[in-house]
Amino acid sequence: MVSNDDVAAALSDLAALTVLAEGSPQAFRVRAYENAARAVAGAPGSVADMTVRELTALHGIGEATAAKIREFVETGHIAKLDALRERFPPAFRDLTRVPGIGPKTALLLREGLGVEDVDGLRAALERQELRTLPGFGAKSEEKVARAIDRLGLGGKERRTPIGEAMRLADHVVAALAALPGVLRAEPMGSVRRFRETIGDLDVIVVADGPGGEIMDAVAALPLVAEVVAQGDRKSAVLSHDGVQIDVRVVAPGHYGSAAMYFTGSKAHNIRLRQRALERGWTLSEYGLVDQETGATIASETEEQVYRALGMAWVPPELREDRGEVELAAAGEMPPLVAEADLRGDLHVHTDLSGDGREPLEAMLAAAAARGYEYVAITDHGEDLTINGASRQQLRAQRAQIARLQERYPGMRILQGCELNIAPDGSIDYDPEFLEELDWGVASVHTAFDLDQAAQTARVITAMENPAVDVIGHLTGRMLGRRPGIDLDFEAVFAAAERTGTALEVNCHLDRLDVPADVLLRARDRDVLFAIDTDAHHTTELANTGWGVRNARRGWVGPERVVNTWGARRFLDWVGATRRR
Ligand code: DGT
Ligand code: CA
Ligand code: CA
Ligand code: ZN
Repeated sequence: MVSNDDVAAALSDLAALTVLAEGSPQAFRVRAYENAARAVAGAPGSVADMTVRELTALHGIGEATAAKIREFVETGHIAKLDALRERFPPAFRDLTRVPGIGPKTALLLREGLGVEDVDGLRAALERQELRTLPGFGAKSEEKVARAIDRLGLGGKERRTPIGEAMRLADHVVAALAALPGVLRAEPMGSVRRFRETIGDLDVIVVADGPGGEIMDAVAALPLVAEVVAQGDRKSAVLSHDGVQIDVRVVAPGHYGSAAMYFTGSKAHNIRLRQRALERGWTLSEYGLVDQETGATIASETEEQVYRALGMAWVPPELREDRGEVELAAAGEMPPLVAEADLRGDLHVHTDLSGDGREPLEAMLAAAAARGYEYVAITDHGEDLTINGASRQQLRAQRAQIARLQERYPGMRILQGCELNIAPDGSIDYDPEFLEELDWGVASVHTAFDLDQAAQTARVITAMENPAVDVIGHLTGRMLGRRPGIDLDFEAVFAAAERTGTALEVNCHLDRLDVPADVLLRARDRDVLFAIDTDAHHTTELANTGWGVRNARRGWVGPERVVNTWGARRFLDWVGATRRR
């Protein structure tokens, strides 16, 4: 049975591959497939049961695409998609992850230099061949080489950004959970620990009895491009994007120990096995077992296994052997921020921003529906020329907010602005105008290549500006696509402590910025954070979970997150920092 998810995934893939075939993401056909994928994902019933006519009645699906959907439902294939997949294998598609290499350039690399993957590109760089292509020179050669190194895009060490991995994990888990005989399916490994890139996707399937039939069904899933290895309890398959998926079937009675084993990390598991051995037990995916009697001491839930080992349950984001084992054993696990702690969102766009998608009323209604006690509307400032709001527009918005405030007595609406940090650290507007605002997010959107001293001075200058309350997406990175700016983080932390400026933890899955490893370095400092969605659409207000999990990976507790504070405390703090 083909699910809506399967159809949507095939259409998304068709869109992504058509970008390559047509050399442009703006191509008409690309838009058509993207719209159709969205329509299918949001369709009220199963599209597999719909005729071409019923399909075209859905908004966003045309005649030609409807025919392709029928072809997929009836045969499990779309001939055009198969042909494109053959023409552009995953390794070739990886080329377009390199900053500066779009679909046109990738095709040029293939035609001009025979480059088929990132390793081939690296070899061509070493031979200094890129400069022979139109539009390339020694400088751009150097830039591409640096990007490949910093993004870790090389062949064997190829890792998938968490955003893509999460979308795949959701799809895989839903498909597996729907198979006959499956009680539940869950992502494990680095995805469950929420690493920002993943090597392969590990999934456990909970089922009674042998898994042979389940594994046959796994091999036949539409999302599976190739079976690497198949057994009764353990299989490895490849997705169409070339991501390996390891599937294990486990019995319900072993769920806890299996989840612990496959969640890892290896380093965390090694420490747990040592603790087991010290007690005369062994720990494996099948449970905690007494070496002498062979009796199982714990295996059904993670809590039981940890408890038997004399430990509190350890949140998956922390399972990296960075001190969590000792703390859990001593009963001293520090509190970690949780989604339910958040009482407001302090980085929200409306359609006043060029890239915002919905009006103020809609964004506020959605924020209120989440039960927020406060929200900051932060459209782009005037310096972002394609995107920003003029002074008049912001003043008009201010009046509109004052009117709407009456509608939401329980939610304080702040008028803020996302200010743009220029290379010299200056921001939009002038000090008098900025004083009219209630809240200031300042972020870097340009000049990503300055050296460390310049970037650090730039950000610190912005922090020292009294109109700036929080620095938005600190490094400006886009996971798997653009490395972050080069910063002296110790100096940034010191400035954050000194000025009281908070650092944003941006919830967008492609950003997760401040990165978790940087948060970790601020673990024992008095740096304040704000976990914000940077929503450009009402649905994005629900992205808080990603930012929270990233913050947890960085050991951030609720006390250091300003938007977990009650309205009174938060507003007092804002008042005090803006007066400094
Ligand atoms: P990745 O895939 O590189 O992003 O990282 P993980 O952590 O998902 O690693 P992976 O896929 O190799 O294995 C998943 C988990 O399974 C891992 O975190 C711990 C467990 N595991 C796998 N192989 C071994 C092994 O040989 N020894 C031990 N102790 N644990 C293993
Ligand atoms: Ca893995
Ligand atoms: Ca694995
Ligand atoms: Zn923003």
